[in-house]
Amino acid sequence: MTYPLQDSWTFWFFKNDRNSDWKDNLIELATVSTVESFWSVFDRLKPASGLNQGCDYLLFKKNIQPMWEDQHNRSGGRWCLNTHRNQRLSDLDNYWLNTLLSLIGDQYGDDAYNVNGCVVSVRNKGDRICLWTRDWRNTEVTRWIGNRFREVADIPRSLQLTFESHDDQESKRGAAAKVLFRA
Ligand code: M7G
Repeated sequence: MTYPLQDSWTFWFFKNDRNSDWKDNLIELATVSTVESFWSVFDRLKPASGLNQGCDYLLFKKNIQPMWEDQHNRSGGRWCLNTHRNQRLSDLDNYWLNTLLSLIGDQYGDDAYNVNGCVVSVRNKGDRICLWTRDWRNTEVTRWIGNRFREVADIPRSLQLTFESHDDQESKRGAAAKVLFRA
């Protein structure tokens, strides 16, 4: 028995190679369209907590490139959960799996069209899981997605979620982007 997913999703890996352009470090891994193929890819990947510093896993809708430049991301932004380094072994993999399952399991109802993908980033300064949305200018929808993200990824209230636009991030390059919303 195969269970088709509502959308097809592509797994990507970002390798941290400072000698290459950011885009050239993005590696497309596999596209999944059924529950079974999701697990067969997920099970073959090492856990996010085992990634080298500076690397990411990404899961995006099949037709969306996981970068600001894709037209589906142009007006978008990201809801971010920042975790402390000492949560890497205890919590990161759980939040990441919950986030992945919320996407492939179509947990954003009528606003699923507004959710483009998600990224887990392993960083020295603290790890991060972000949910990328399509258009942040509908503030009601953006806030709803943030609250829903907390709910479906089972993120406790003690951890804040912050939202920033890709535009702002792109123009600030390295400096902290403005927090537009909190959840
Ligand atoms: P990050 O990985 O979001 O943050 O972006 P962190 O590594 O500081 O935790 C780091 C840098 O990667 C950015 O400042 C950009 O130079 C580059 N970068 C990140 N993203 C998501 C993009 C993107 O979508 N397009 C391009 N061209 N560069 C990006």
